[in-house]
Parts: sequence; C-alpha cells; structure tokens
Amino acid sequence: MPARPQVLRVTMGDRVLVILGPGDITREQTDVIVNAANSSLLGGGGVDGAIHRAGGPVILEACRQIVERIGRLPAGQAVATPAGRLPARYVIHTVGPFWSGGRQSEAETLASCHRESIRIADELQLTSIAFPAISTGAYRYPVDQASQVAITSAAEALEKAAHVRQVRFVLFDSETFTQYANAARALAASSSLKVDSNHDT
Ligand code: AR6
Repeated sequence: MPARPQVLRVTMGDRVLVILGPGDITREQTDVIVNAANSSLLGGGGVDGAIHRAGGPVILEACRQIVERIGRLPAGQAVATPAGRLPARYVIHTVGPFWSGGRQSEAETLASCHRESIRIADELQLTSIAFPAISTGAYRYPVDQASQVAITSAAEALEKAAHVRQVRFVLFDSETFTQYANAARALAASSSLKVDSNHDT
C-alpha cells in the first residue's frame, strides 16, 4: 500500500464528504467505522475479518448478544457495537446486498445500508463516520454502480443529519478509490458543490 493515499473532499456547507484510498479502515480515527458484515454477525473475511482481528473479542461478544436479542440482521439494516482496541469508538455493522444482476433491489438495499448507518451514528450523537466499499468484495456488487449508490445515499443522509458532519469512504485499493472519487465528482458537479483534491488525510 503506498504511503500517501489520495484524498478527495466534497464540501457541503458545514459538512464534508471525504473519499480516501488506498486506506485501511481499521486505522481510522473517526467516531465510528462501518463493517461490511453478513447476517450472522459472527465475522467473516475481507473488511469484516480485519475489523474483528484489529478490534478484538469485545466486538464479537457484542455481536453475539445482538443476535441473541434480534436474530440474524437482514440486508440493508445496521447495528452498533463497541470498537474494542480500534481507534474508533464504535463499529456499526451493516449487511450489504449480494449482487444478483441488479433486479433484486440491490441498489435500494445498498442505499439503506448507508442511510441506516448514518442514522444510527446520528442517534449516538457522533460527528464522523467511515465506510468501506460495502458489497464490492465477496458480495460482487460492480464497483462502478456501487460507488454511485453509496456516494449519493451517504450525501443525502449527511445533509439530513443533526450531529454527523463528516462521512469518509476509506477504500482499500486504487481502482476502488478511482470509482468512488468519480462518483463523488459527478455528485459535486450536479449539485454545484466544491471539490478539493490533495494528499493530506
Ligand atoms: N479497510 C478498508 N477496506 C477493506 C479492508 C480494510 N481493512 N479489507 C478489505 N476491504 P468485503 P462485502 C475492502 O468482501 O463485499 C465478509 O466475509 C475490500 O477490498 O469485505 O460486503 C463478510 O463477513 C472491498 O473493496 O465485503 C460477508 O460475508 C470492500 O472492503 C461478506 O464478506 C468490501 O469487501 C461481505 O462482502
């Protein structure tokens, strides 16, 4: 991973959307990081595995208690746990849609992941939240389409939030960064928002 990630900032009044990559979300110092979990909430590979490894057993124990209470977490919904040893204070676990060709409401479910995660962060009165590229790994959502849904739904939720002021997308590889940055530039162009691009995170 290169030492200096690329950063794109879209300013929305007193709020900001930040796109960053390559980056590792487990190192983020936002109030909350979002996990691309599965419905069992019991861990897995990809970013889920990385978050549980870096955060330690506190996260899994909290997930087990949630599953005891509510059962499996449906796609599009989100729940919060403590973050254990991570720099963030909380982890919000959300379940993205598995890509089945685009006719199974995948876009609506992916938008809901972003809306629900930001709504929960707002309920917890947090000001900053970081997302990975939900569903674009094991769940095979095409990155060009996922990036548009993710950026648009996150920007809408950010505009409505009472406490959340910063939404960050922390993308693991350069290609994913490029797609999310393109989606953010398109959003900024269509809404006359200011865009800055530099190397400071
Ligand atoms: N920081 C940021 N992004 C990461 C990191 C990291 N440390 N590690 C991987 N990614 P995936 P999904 C990127 O497969 O498609 C799990 O097994 C990765 O490169 O983690 O929603 C769960 O338990 C990709 O761009 O999530 C589920 O079963 C993105 O995170 C299933 O995978 C998402 O890839 C969920 O699949």
